[in-house]
Amino acid sequence: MGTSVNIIEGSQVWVEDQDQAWLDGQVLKITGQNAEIDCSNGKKVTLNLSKIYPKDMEAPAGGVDDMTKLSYLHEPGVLQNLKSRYELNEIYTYTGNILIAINPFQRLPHIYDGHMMQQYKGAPFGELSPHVFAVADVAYSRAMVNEGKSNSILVSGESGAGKTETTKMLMRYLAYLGGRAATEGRTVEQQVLESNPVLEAFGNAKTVRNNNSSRFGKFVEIQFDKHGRISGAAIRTYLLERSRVCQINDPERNYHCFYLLCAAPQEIEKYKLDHPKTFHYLNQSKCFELVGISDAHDYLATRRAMDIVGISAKEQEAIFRVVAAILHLGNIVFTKGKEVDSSVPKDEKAKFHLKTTAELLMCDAVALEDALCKRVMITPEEVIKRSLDPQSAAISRDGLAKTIYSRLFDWLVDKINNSIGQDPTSKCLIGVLDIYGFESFKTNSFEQFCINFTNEKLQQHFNQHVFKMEQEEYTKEQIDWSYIEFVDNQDVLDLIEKKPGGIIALLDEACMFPKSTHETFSNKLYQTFKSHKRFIKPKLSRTDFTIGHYAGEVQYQSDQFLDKNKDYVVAEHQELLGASKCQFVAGLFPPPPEETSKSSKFSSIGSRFKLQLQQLMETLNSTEPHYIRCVKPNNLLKPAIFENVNIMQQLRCGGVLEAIRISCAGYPTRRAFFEFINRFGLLAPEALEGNYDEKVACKRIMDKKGLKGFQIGKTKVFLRAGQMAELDARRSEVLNNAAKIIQRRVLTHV
Ligand code: AOV
Ligand code: MG
Repeated sequence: MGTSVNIIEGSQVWVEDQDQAWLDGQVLKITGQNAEIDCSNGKKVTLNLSKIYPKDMEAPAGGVDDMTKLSYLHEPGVLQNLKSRYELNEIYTYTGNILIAINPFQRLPHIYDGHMMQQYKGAPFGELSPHVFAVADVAYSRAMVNEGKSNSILVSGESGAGKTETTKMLMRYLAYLGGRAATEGRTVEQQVLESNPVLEAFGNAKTVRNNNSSRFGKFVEIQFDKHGRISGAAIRTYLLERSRVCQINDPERNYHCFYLLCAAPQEIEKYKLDHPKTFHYLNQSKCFELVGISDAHDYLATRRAMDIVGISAKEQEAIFRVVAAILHLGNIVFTKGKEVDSSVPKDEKAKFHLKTTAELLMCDAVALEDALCKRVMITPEEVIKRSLDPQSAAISRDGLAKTIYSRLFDWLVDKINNSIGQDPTSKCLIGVLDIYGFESFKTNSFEQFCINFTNEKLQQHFNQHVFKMEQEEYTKEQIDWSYIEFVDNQDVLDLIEKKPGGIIALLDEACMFPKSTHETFSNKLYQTFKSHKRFIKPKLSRTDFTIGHYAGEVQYQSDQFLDKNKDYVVAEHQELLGASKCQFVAGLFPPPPEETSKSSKFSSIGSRFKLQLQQLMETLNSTEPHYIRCVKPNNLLKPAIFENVNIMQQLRCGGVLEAIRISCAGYPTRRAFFEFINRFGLLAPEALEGNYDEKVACKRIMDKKGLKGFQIGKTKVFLRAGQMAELDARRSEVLNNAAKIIQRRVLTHV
């Protein structure tokens, strides 16, 4: 991105630094290709000129609200700009059409209130300070004007970056624009807004990265009628994290709803509840309460939200009864039974929980015990009941808990959709996507694999879009420019989803073959992708595999891939709950469809997710997208701490730097003719004599300085990367010389 020709002794520059990402300093001396730099923090470093970037000495102190206005569009310039804005609590900045939002980790006064909404309503984009409302406003006005073309707003960023909060602000603003006078009891927009607390109670949990982390992806489609009023909505969810129901790490929590229920005094007796620490599914972590949050209060708030979205009192009772049943289910501990390799509830306590679970689910206690501890085997000769050992029984129990919970969640989503209702006549849609960002942890399993697959898909969509927008700008200014290189991540996508032969396909094959283990699966991967550029077999592992994602390499542990990919409900569990006397519970377990062909027999989470993503991408491709990139400024979740290296990493993962790179491959700096002449006219005063033509004058200035490759558009000069810095360097030479001459004159006169 940078060029070194414009760096001279005395130049102010940026140098790369391990701890601070970028340090500013002054060049003391240049020897050959190396420069000695005196950094502002006192460090002295010597670096190759190619590692140094010029610093814009004329950048406004408070930053610019759109990164494309930066004279020097390079990494340190971007970082410095965001930092100086964040210090002033300006958390929003544009990069062209992309909105970057840095989590303030504090409630900033008035930035989302009614007055603000009023101001942004109908204001031309870019006229007011950058804001989520501005993005929603563009989407709304485009959707209204351009009937038939949907708009979507894609919110991304890592866990805790502020995606869900941003999404809620977008939805509130859209409800404000498309709402009716609040006279009727329950309006569609109210229902749309209140779906958030309901889904959060059942789909969010405290993690180490975020106290209110969404453990599912969400695409909300808001439908408008021809008067621009909200007339319906549809919510699609993706991949709820099932394992959390049975397994949590300290200091995280299970899904909020469990704690809400345990904190509700009116329910404790009814459901035989107790403190969360008495339940196995909750006490694997020592974290039970959240600072500043009252679970008892949130329980009531959730019930109220459920009322509004149209979940009846009876249904609510059944929902929380099932939630309580899951807690009791988790406490059914097993021990060895009389027969070999069999199991029974361990003690009186375990029996109590078994009985309570059966009561709450309204099924037979003996049948429940059987479903947990035995499996039916059908051989050609006979049907036999095989016992499970205590360990297998516990796995069976956890499997049941996960199945019930995920079906409960899906039921909620369906119910909300049915109750809000769809408007089949709507031609104006705005979709809002709040989906997990790229993840790379110490251990990465199937969930991370799916999440990162999602991000590869969205990244491809993003790159294509940025690329298209750039070209449109050039066309508008009648500039010809064909891209030489456009880095595409299609190769990673092929590696993952190609059919046949991609990782998901190989995983499905492994799952269908009874003798497979994660070792055989990994070996198959190693063989198949031996020479794939994006696939690496780590040296020190025999079952891990590494994928070179666009945002960096991630090493996956394959040991649970097969189990996590299998998507089936144990027949005994299906039978047990399908026969529940509670209509709600039985409804969660409808009879499975008759097997028609062999292919429908096997369904896998991976393939189903791939299909869901495909549908999402089709939807997105038919919309005009708007991007919001959320950034988490620090891992302490505290206000006013801006961690350079961390933020750079996120800008890289979120494709912001890639967007800038794409832009730099073209003509990253654009200046209106008059602006350009104001700044650089002094380089060629002769070009400005008499009645000059702005266009010609600009060209003359550039020619005189020997610059090549720039373009003159209809209203703007388009500069290649680094050319602005070069012109600035020439400009300061002229100014310095002028100053020296004046100085000399002053001296000779004394
Ligand atoms: P996420 O959705 O991106 O993470 P959230 O939207 O839940 O992150 O934000 C995390 C926390 O940051 C919130 O609970 C707020 O405390 C704070 N926060 C975020 N945005 C704002 C804002 N604009 N103003 C004030 N506080 C904010 V995850 O769902 O974990 O990927 O899975
Ligand atoms: Mg979230």
